[in-house]
Amino acid sequence: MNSIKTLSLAIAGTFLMFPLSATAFTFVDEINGADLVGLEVTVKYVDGTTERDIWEATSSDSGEARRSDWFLSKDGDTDFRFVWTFGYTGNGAISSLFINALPANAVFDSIFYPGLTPGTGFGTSVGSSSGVPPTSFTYSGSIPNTLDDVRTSLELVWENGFTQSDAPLVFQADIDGILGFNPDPDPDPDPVTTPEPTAILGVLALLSLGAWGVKKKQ
Ligand SMILES: [Ca+2]
Ligand SMILES: [Ca+2]
Repeated sequence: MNSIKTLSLAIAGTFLMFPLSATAFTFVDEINGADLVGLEVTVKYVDGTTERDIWEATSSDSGEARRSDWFLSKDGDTDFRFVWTFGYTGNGAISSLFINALPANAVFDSIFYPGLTPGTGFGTSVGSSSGVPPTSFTYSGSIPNTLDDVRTSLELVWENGFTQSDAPLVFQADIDGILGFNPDPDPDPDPVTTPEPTAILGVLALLSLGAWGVKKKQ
């Protein structure tokens, strides 16, 4: 009996492991700012508080995450030559910006050359063209069957803080899409309200009365 149970567990384990080890994801290098819906952006302040926002499309090829005091936006194509913009107008100082690409079915492509993971094409390190550059940046997180270029998140850190007097940061970071990959389509779903049975009965009763009333007028 034990051997049968062991065999069953082994078979079950094989099937559980099979999808991860055998899945070859398909990547697409040419996506744009409107393709990043669901991207999670978290700002951490020097005082330890955090604010998170979820990416939304703002046009057919652009998108952003925006709270009252900050925004992260991306216009147009996400080819490695294109850039992101991060702006801040609030009080206090920001210590880090964390971007989780996976909820958008996307990954960062952190290495310029060679292309490495098939389909991802060229990637890039983080480079800034204006504004206050981060003191450091970190790519982290990986998914099965990809190489060292593919990372699921990016964090920018400012040791001395990023403040409202700093010009918006314009920076470069390549991001690619994963076709047919949806790890968690709604990580924070809204609660579903189920009508009370008595309320349903009440509605049915009103409908009956309404139908009766219509009949009576005829
Ligand atoms: Ca690549
Ligand atoms: Ca790429």
